[in-house]
Amino acid sequence: MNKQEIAATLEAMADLMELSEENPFRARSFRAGARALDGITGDLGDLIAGGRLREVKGIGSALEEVIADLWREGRSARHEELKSKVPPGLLEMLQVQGLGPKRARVLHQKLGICDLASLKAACKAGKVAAVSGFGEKSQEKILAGITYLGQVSGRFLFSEAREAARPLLDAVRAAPGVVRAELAGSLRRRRETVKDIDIVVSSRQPAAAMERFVAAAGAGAEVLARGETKTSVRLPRGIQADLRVVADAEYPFALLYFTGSMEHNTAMRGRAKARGFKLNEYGLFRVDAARPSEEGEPIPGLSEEEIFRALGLDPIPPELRENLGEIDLAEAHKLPDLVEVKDLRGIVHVHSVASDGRNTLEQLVEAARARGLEYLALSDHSQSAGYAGGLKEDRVIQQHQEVDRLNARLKGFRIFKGIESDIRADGSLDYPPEVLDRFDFVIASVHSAFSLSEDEQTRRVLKAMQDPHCTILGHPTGRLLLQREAFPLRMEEILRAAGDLGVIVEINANPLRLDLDWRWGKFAREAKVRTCISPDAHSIQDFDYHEIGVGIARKGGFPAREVVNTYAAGDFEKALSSRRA
Ligand code: DGT
Ligand code: CA
Ligand code: ZN
Repeated sequence: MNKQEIAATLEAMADLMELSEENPFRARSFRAGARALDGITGDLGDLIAGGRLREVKGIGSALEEVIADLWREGRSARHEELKSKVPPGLLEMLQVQGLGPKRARVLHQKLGICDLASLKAACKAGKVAAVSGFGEKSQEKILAGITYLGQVSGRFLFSEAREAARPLLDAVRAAPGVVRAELAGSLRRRRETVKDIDIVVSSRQPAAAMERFVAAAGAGAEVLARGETKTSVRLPRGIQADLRVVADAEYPFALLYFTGSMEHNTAMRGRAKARGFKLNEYGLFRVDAARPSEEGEPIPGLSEEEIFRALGLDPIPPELRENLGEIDLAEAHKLPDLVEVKDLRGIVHVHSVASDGRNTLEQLVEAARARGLEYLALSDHSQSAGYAGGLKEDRVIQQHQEVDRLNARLKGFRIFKGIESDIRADGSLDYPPEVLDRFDFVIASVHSAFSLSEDEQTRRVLKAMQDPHCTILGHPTGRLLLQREAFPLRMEEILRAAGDLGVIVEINANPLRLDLDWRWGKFAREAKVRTCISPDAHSIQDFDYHEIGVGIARKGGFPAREVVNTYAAGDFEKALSSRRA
């Protein structure tokens, strides 16, 4: 297991301890251990080999043993023992939003509930509301949580799926006889969640590619199907991966087809037909009008781009292939010139140790410079965010002194003073105006009162945006993919207001958020809304989210000029200050 997987396993073990009424102190120590692991920047393998893991704060000798087992063997006897004590359905119940191990245990004891199905039935029968500490409202919430789970189950975060896909793709590319290989499907289209991993490869030795693919999936994987042209495996973390092997002449057609989306494919096929062609995963064929039922002549040697051109289209980037108007744009030569990773010049929405980040400002700056960036827009949490070490006024002043000192020293790099201000329940920002004046920019975000009605929530966010201090609207819907639904919000009103007021709407690039949703991209751009791609970084590792955010911005159709952190520092500063001026 790698570090993240071990941390997740420790959390799962803590859940199991709480479900099985072990000493609560022990569960807490496992959670602390998971957090401590997260904070380790060095090589975990070295620490383990050197017996120095217990020197890390939060990791004792018991934990050290478990971590070492997970690292070396991918399993731990302690974990197995815990699992054997708890009905598996009980663990599944924890996926329901707002249902933690303690409350799940109460329901188990009081009502004998031991899985999602019995939980749902008990909610419907009104039994959960009757348990002390629950009530009608909790029961409703649990039921909504179960419904949501049903909709998202079997899907995975883009980031997780891609991480799982990488070693498979690398192994296939290195197989003898392979000519080309690429990720396809929803991963290539950069959907925020995906059902499975699709890989297309062309090879002169299909069997060798299959072989390497299965080997790379590892001993813990299950081989679901193994055929001449397709092999499917289920990876240990549950995600399925499909490999399709074709001859190199068919490769562009197979890649186009398996990239999809299905709706895009159908539209492309229809277009081909209307122009006297037949398009499928094997080729593009010219149909003889006199003999339309026959296969026709394949057009040789086309690349994926040339298939689009042959159908009278500009090449459509995979991110846009959702049949949401991209084919018309491609025909009219009006596809947007999509933003790219190399366009980004600054990093926005960064938390430091001053609130809940893990790195100091100096470390953050160093990491940003190492990536060739020219500025960093710092935004720790505001004072109400007690849960995240939000800054009181005196600490704001202190931080600004530190920024001034650093800025005086830095050459060719600039730190912008910002804050991620909670939007309070009444829609006000989280400091008095004279403190807000001190910042170069303010990201206004909702972190509380998610259960307001759509009307109330919309008015609340609009009010925050109307404050001239509000520069950027942060993660507009508060969603956590596969975990927590977006809060209700009339997004059209919000985006129209953002366009009118000149409020930047962020694309939060944290893989759990990816919020603004790309589906609003077209509407936002038409409303003259500019965006910024922000990693919402809590450590320098999170800077990697930039690339994921760029994928979402591309899906939303954003060109670089509508993404403010592609601007040079001077123009970025103008974009931040234009509202107040
Ligand atoms: P996912 O896996 O749900 O995240 O989304 P996709 O798009 O990766 O869907 P998947 O894996 O079922 O299929 C991959 C691509 O293969 C899909 O985007 C389009 C193509 N495809 C699959 N089945 C069909 C089909 O019945 N008709 C057409 N036209 N294309 C299909
Ligand atoms: Ca797929
Ligand atoms: Zn936030």
